[in-house]
Amino acid sequence: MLKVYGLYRSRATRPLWLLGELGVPFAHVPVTQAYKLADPLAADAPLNTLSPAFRALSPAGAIPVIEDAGFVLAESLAITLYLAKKHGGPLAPADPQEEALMLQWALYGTTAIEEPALEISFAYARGEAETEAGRARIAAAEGKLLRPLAVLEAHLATTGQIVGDRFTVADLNMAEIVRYAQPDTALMARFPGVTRWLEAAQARPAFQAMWAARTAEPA
Ligand SMILES: N[C@@H](CCC(=O)N[C@@H](CS)C(=O)NCC(=O)O)C(=O)O
Repeated sequence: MLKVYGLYRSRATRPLWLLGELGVPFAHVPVTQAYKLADPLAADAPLNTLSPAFRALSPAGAIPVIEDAGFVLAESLAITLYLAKKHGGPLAPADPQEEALMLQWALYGTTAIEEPALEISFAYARGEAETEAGRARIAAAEGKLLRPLAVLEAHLATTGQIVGDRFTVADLNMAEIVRYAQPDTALMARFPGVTRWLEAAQARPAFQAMWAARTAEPA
């Protein structure tokens, strides 16, 4: 059976959400991030990103990773694109052009949006939005996001989706990247089309199921 390595409280949300959309059964192996543990190499440490058994699968030491009948794949966005293409259906690319566009938007999301959006996510999670230094960090991240979110806003004004006129793995990938900026309601309010599209993606039953499992996981 397909195995997904990585806690729900990580970028493993991406394949975990997608597998819910596809209805594909899988075994979940809850590998945790080493930085969350006092001594990740201790004999009694839970399986983590520094555990030798996990490093044998993932030399980069990062989650998520999947193992599909002996095929091992890392990088969350490569995993979702692989799984969507393998299992087909409306979430998958319909032709090589759609596949290329899905790759284009995945790369744009990860290079132009993910890092500053994560800055915002961490700042809010750590309660730094209340401090002057935190507000300065958030403002700097907002500055980096204005242009790519405007690109996304203009793009979504065409069909309302990232690729084609239906919900696909490209929407799922981008939604999981933009989610990191969501706590910044003032920023999101400047992009009503992006906000509507993100909320529609997050209203899907498979997202809701993934989110419930994530919320149930210890922080
Ligand atoms: N670009 C990679 C990033 C993977 C990544 O950095 N994962 C984090 C958790 S979300 C991780 O495993 N960090 C390892 C650690 O902190 O020990 C992907 O999208 O899969």
